[in-house]
Amino acid sequence: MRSSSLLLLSFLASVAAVRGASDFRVCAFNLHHFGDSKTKKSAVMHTLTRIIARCDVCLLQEVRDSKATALPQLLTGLNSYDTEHKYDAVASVRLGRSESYQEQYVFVYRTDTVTVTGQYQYPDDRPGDVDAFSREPFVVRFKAPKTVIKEFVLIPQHTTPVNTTRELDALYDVLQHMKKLWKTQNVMLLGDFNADCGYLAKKNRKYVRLITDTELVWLIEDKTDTTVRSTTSCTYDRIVVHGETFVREIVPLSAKPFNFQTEYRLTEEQALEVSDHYPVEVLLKVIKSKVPFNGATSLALTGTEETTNQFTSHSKFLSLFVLSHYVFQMLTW
Ligand SMILES: *[C@@H]1O[C@H](CO)[C@@H](O)[C@H](O)[C@H]1NC(C)=O
Ligand SMILES: [Ca+2]
Repeated sequence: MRSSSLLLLSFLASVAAVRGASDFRVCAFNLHHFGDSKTKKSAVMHTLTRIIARCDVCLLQEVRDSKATALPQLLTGLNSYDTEHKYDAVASVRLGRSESYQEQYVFVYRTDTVTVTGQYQYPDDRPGDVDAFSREPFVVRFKAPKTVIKEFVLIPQHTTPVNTTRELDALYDVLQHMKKLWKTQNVMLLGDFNADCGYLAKKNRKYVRLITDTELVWLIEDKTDTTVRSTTSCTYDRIVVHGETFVREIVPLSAKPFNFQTEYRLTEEQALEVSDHYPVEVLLKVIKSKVPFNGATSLALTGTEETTNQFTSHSKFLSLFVLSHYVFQMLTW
């Protein structure tokens, strides 16, 4: 009986693994003053870990880790919580106009699905527009073999509320700069843009090239609430994609905030201890995964990416059905 339970467990684990294998998730999360004091709250750290472990790549903002201890603790926590994957991170230097208030951009990523192929700290010295940013973008290029797009560039930004319009417009210059420097079209801009409510007036939007350029698609719709507080509803956190190719390789309608308060049944107070923002996330299309026990079906796969995925999940379902049949036989044997 004991070995049968083990078998059942491993069967359930394989179901979970097969399901998870079809996603590639990119997230952006403003952690609200993440540093030493937050790491001392174990419930908060547990929730953060669960949230970040959903993502293949997760941009963290408002990392204020002056003692440089919080990020290593977060990574250790992630690696012991989710042993299916290994997590690592690349971080910017501490950024900000004043000595007393600095933040880092951090990209946490799964080393088994993603590799970092480039990083670049934007110098913010553009002639005529020197020092446009308070927290200059720390741009990272990722290679992700299981995605259809294969390689892409992420430009992070946590804008300063009082200068949101200017910084968002200047992000357009960063985009042009990176496209030229790294000879790529496949760029995503993401983060807490403060792009709503009092910080980005409707009348000013026409001056923001990141909004007016038709080559850019804003995936998180206006009127989406990315704030935890029940008294606020603002679309501060955004994911913006550049170029036809990248737009095509995004899973349609997958961009959304992740409401961890309802998902993990927290009170508003408990959720606010974690952050005052929800993470935002989007799925990238993945190439067909290997089909266990069913070579014939995989040989027949010559259709488009979408059809392929449907076929793959269909045959996955079939093989799981066969597997569960065996498990059932062994349990009753
Ligand atoms: C807003 O931008 C101006 C001009 O670059 C700068 O001098 C000022 O310090 C910025 N405000 C904040 C709070 O960073
Ligand atoms: Ca600057």
